[in-house]
Amino acid sequence: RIRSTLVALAAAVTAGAAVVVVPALTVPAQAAVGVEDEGAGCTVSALPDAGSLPTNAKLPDPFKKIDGTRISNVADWTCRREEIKKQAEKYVYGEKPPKPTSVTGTVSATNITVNVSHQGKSSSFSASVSLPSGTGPFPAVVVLGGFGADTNTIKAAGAAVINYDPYAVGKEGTARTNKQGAFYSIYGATSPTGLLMAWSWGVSRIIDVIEQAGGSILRADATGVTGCSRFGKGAFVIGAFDQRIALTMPIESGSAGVPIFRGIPGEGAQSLSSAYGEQPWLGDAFSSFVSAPTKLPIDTHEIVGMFAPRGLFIMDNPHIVNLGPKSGSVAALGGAEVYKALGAGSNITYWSDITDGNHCANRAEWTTPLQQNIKKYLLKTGNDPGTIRISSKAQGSLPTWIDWTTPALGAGPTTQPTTTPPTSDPTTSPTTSPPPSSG
Ligand code: MCU
Repeated sequence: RIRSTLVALAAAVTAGAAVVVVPALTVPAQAAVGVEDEGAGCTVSALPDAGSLPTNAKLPDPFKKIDGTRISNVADWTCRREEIKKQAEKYVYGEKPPKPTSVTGTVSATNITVNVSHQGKSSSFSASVSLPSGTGPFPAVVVLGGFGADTNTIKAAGAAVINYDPYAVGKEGTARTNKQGAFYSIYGATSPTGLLMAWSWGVSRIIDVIEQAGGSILRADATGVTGCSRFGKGAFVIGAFDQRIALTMPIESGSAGVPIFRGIPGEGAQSLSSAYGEQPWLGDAFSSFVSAPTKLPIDTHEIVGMFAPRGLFIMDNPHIVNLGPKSGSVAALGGAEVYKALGAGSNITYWSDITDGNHCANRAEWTTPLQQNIKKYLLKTGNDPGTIRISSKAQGSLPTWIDWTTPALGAGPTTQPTTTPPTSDPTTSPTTSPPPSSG
């Protein structure tokens, strides 16, 4: 039946059918999604301008549609997710344009080239490739700017490394009115889209080239992404906005990354105005929210939700308050509710229980879960259980942040991430430290 459905779909596509009706399918917990944006065909009603948004001090309900009704089955998630995506583009990151008219390039054992042209403009960039031992085709992990999960750890798990220079696609150090890089050569130096989304567009074009290359060296259906710090912010946005990415591993991303924008009062995280002003990472439209995040109709728990049911392994550092690790844990816990609703609770890991407080250090605690995640989502072997393992130094409390409950959307068996009490923090013991009152 599946085969005949696929044949029918292929025929409809070939015939240029305007509307392809996809029969309701049950989304397995490990769906290998083959398109950049599954909800591209959804109709999302016009979004209000920033000035007319209501205030909401709590984290918005991921399951409540813009029309005010709540979704109750899995089929509705695709278009609800598209609403979140459009809100994230309009208010937070700026728009990610769809695939340009022409994307060409090459994949070799050492390099990927990307050439893009669109409406009379063109640009190119390349990324070096490093293959693991063994016989390909290999899955690959895009590592941003050399700052992400350890490349030897990635290769030892069986995946290739694509060394991606985000600055080739969206430079830092420019004014918002003079943005530079391969993205802005096409869409203009005054494009309101921020660097994180430009970096996301660049990785999507790399995946286009891998798909077109036919898969003898790298597999197009098994791409991961990782980065630390500003490149952790990048990895998070890259993975959220391309559903072909099977595994995303942001590390210590800080403000403008994983932590909730609403922010835990008194935590000491980098302020939104500081992050917004430091580099044009976020879109220009975010200026309306740097001092009023409670006006945002979304928050980062819903960006986390955009990943479900795909693999997401968030690594955080509880020793640096500037990174907002409590606010990061709340984002992960809130987003994990979407995973649970889709029956994929074991596909998300949040891990801040680590001893070494050095920013972007290579940490022993993460080696095994990193390799298990790569095996599960990219090599499709092994079975990482999904773990919520929050340091006792930086625990946020989701119940204080939400006024909604999680529906069972009926996507299959409900799996839960395993919650592991922190063990490696020598300074505080979970049994003696009171729960953080503000978190
Ligand atoms: C955590 O990411 C950033 C942080 O937001 C910036 O304020 C700081 O300048 O740089 C961090 C980073 O990217 O470090 C490598």
